[in-house]
Amino acid sequence: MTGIRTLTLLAGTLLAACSSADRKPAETPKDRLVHTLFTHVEKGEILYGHQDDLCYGHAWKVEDWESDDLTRSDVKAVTGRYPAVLGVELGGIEMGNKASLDSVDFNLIRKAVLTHAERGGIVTVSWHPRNPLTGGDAWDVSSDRVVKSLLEGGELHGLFMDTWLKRLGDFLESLEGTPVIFRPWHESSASWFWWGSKLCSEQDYRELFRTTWTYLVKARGLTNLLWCYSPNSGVSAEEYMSRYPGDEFVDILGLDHYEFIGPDGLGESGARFAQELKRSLTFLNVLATDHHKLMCLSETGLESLSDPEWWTGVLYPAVKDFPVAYVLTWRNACDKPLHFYAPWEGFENASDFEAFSKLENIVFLNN
Ligand code: BMA
Repeated sequence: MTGIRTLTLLAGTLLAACSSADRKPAETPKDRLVHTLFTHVEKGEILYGHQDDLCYGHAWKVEDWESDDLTRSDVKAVTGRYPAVLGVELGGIEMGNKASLDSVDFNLIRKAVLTHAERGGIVTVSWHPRNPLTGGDAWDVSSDRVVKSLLEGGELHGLFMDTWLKRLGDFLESLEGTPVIFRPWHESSASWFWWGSKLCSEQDYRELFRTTWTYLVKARGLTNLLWCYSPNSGVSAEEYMSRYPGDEFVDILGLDHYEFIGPDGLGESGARFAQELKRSLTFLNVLATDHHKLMCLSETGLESLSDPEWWTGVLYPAVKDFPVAYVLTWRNACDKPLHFYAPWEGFENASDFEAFSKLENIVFLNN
């Protein structure tokens, strides 16, 4: 299809640029991952990802991160293979906490990132930082002054730069150059996080994103970050771009989009999910081509997977014709029996996920 062809040309150009003797850009971990992702897209492949996969799963978790070799995975238990993309979450790192907001030790998170990368996988990092002004969590939207307070001239600018971003930078630096897709300030088109659309102006949002980028890339010199901008679904192309930080600060255009079952039942909600996804991916494809960016479905899923054919019947048909680098389904909480987005060992509707994992253009890890 046209989008894939355009990206193919782009990947070709990128390759040519890299091999050209006179241009020889210094190849960074980020450049290598961009290249890998474009190569998959060029082949029409979509990588499958799962949040927190190696750290815990449905009714289990890694107890001792030092001795555990991180071989357990709900996805592997069902399909025989690890997901190609591992998502990890850094909420709490800004506070200097030992464990994330989902109670995962940051040492375990680091080990999971390094282990997954050694196995040939790709990593993406999300961050749900606490609300620095109110002391609440990322979902505390009681003040619309939080973003402003972090920017230059704001009363919390010093704390943001010298403590929060520093701690975040220390962790990202400790990944030993492993490239990761970093996805801060996500779902900004909605208003359930303190950086959401009703909580700050477009200009202040862009400044927040750029300040984060400038600190990590320029001040800390990190060359292992790919930057993903990922508003929530339900917006027009114009609304999607209204808070776009700019081409210099973004490598991947992401989208977070979930299925929610309404009163009209499964069939209808699946159809609604797919229709909205295709509408969004259609404009995302145009934007990605125009801005020379990758695109991905940065978060998705149907909680509890009550549709037995969600993978091949709903998700796959909706994404298969788009140059989506990866789709990432959300976490399988170890302590909330109904909060899971991938099947687990013993889950009775796992066969459709297995069928999805065997589709020719869907990529899981082979080792
Ligand atoms: C949400 C839920 C929460 C979790 C948060 C950050 O979607 O899964 O339980 O704390 O993501 O991972």
